[in-house]
Amino acid sequence: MTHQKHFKAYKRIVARTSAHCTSGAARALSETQLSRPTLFYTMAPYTLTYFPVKGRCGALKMMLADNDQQLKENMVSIEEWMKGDMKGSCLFGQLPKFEDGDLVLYQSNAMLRHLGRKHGAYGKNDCEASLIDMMNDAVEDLRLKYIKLIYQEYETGKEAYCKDLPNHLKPFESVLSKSKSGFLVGDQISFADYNLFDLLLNHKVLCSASLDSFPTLKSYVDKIAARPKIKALLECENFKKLPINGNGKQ
Ligand code: 6SG
Repeated sequence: MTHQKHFKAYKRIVARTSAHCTSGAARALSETQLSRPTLFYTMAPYTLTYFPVKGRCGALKMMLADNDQQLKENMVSIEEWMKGDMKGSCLFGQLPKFEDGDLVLYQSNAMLRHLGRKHGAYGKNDCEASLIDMMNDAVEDLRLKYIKLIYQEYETGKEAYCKDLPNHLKPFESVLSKSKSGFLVGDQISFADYNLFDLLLNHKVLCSASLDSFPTLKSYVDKIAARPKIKALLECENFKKLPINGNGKQ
């Protein structure tokens, strides 16, 4: 499917603001806030502006859901984006854009770090933070390979990609097999875990056997997927209906 056609199929959810799937507790809070407008406005939610895909924002949504945080989503259709005005207004000419009050962020990994810092998912000291950065950079390296495959060489490169994938997963398996907590660094989940988890889910779709020779990675994915708020997000219709990528390939 072409970009254009694919995005037409998602017209229903395009160019409107949709509420992020939240846990019961967060929903209850939101209802209270709505009946008390002053409190609502002093507790502005985070806002994400992005295309109607999971793309580079799956991990961010998981971290927010896991921390009972609400997210206001502005979905931008390809038609809207192609007009060019919005591209011109974005610092690097790309989405996602994330707003936390007056703070405006571009770059998905900067968003993960920001939320990691705010929600206790960036280690308990500087050394842990540096190790988390290292692991997240490794996740980014693999994500870039994945994106290149999806958008540039899906038809010709998928087989070789899946064959080579174990070489890229091995370091993560190795780190996790030495971890006492079951997380990449320290004894708590970090933004790098959400990011790796999200990318591993994509790879399970791409190459169904990708985790077969990695028992630790497999149980890591199962364990994170079973965290109640992550589970709720993964089962939420608004989240489920978003395609992984913008060109319909997965
Ligand atoms: C692509 O690459 O969907 N942003 C993308 N594309 C639009 O005009 N380093 C940063 C970060 O981590 C990378 C940002 C990211 O935040 S998202 C962007 O803004 C552009 O450049 C992934 C995605 N791509 C496919 C896609 C379909 C519709 C809009 C984007 C291809 C590009 C524009 C039309 C067709 Fe498209």
